[in-house]
Amino acid sequence: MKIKVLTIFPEMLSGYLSSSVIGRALDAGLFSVELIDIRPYSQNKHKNTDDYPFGGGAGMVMLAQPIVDAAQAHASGRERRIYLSPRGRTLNQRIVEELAQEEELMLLCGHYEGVDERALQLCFPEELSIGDYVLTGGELAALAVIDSVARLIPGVLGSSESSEDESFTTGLLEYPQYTRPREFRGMEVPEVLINGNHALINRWRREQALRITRERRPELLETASLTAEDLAYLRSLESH
Ligand code: 4GO
Repeated sequence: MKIKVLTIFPEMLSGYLSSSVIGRALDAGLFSVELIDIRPYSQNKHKNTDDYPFGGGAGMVMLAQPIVDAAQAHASGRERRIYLSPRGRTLNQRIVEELAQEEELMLLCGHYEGVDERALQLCFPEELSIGDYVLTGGELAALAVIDSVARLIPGVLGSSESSEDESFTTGLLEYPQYTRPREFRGMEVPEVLINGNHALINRWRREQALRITRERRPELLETASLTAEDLAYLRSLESH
């Protein structure tokens, strides 16, 4: 997977991308991210990338010209092109899985009041949102897309941090996790996790996931795939 990101603030992404799991995966060549600074593509004598909005109103609008030229200069013709915006489809794990199948992505990060609509019509027909709130720029949203997609690429997560049995893959919220020490501020780690009976541990974790999902996101139980044992456990909770 090759991801190109068009931005006027490449430094907003570089620190995150060179750190931790994503940094190691990029170093290992498991996928690539190319940060493309839009500003050098500006034909304006001051290399401006924005201007006042036609029709008036607050703030500035990003110019179509530098965005379209930057996109065209880096186009392979194969990439899925996405503008990060609160107007887009809301990202979820199903969409992340779909994006992870793509060979190439090109992400556009807007700033200020947004981007001249014509740049979107010409080059970025698809819009994605990471949730119903407004950011000062699309960079944080682009990072959320890159991070969530990258961790599905084989080898990005270590074998001990597999994405298979986690929330949104099982369709349930995650069970509680504990590490050392066994007692912290008078609070003990559940005994079942210490005994080392893996069948019991798996059943306990499954029940905790079911309990937490029922408490916090009961609607997820409608679509999770549940065994007869799961349903029996959920019924046992109804009397409480
Ligand atoms: C994306 C971009 C929110 C999202 C953004 C989101 N805010 N919810 N802000 O994914 C245009 C100018 C969009 C700033 C950008």
